[in-house]
Amino acid sequence: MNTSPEDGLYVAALGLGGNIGDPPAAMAEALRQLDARGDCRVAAVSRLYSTPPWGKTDQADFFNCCALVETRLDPEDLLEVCLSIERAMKRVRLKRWGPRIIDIDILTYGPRELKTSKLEVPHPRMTERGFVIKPLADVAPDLVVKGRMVRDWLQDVDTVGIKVAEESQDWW
Ligand code: A4P
Ligand code: MG
Repeated sequence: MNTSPEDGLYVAALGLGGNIGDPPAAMAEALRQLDARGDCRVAAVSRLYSTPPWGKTDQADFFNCCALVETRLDPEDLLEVCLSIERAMKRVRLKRWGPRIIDIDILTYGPRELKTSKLEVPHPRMTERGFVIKPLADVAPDLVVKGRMVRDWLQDVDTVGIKVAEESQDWW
């Protein structure tokens, strides 16, 4: 996979999750929408996981996955694309089948580090979260985040209750 900045092609890692409605269908649709764009290619998708809620724990279990996306979009534009996919899906679903929530986080963008009012990369809380690190280890165990490989972060992070919901990596 080409990650060199010379030709403007970067690999971004995305984290997707949701716990209302049919999150696997929403995440699959988001990945397919990204892949259909001329400036993005979904290069790898993790297994699908069911995960206990992190943070606010009095809510339903989540589904989570991670994906690697080759893209020519710069980080801010990639975020805008992800947010617009979220917004469109929430709008459509609110209207048709009741509330459905999907969240898409940009976890990493090549080796870049940046912090603006809209976007912080690497995602500031990603290395504390089993629901991020576990699926990310499926697709990028050797990726270095905050000075350590994902496979090493996985040794420290709490993965209690995280279950594989779909063993195949082409569930989407
Ligand atoms: N933003 C800044 N940096 C980023 C980035 N790297 N990627 C800004 C995406 N967005 C980024 O995001 C709100 C704004 O953050 C965006 O508009 C963008 O400008 P948000 O996702 O609505 O919420 P947040 O305030 O950023 O919080 P956080 O910590 O990202 O919340 P999450 O990750 O959405 O957490 N438990 C399980 N098991 N699985 C989950 O998926 N998710 C949450 C929500 C809580 N517990 C969970 C899960
Ligand atoms: Mg978020």
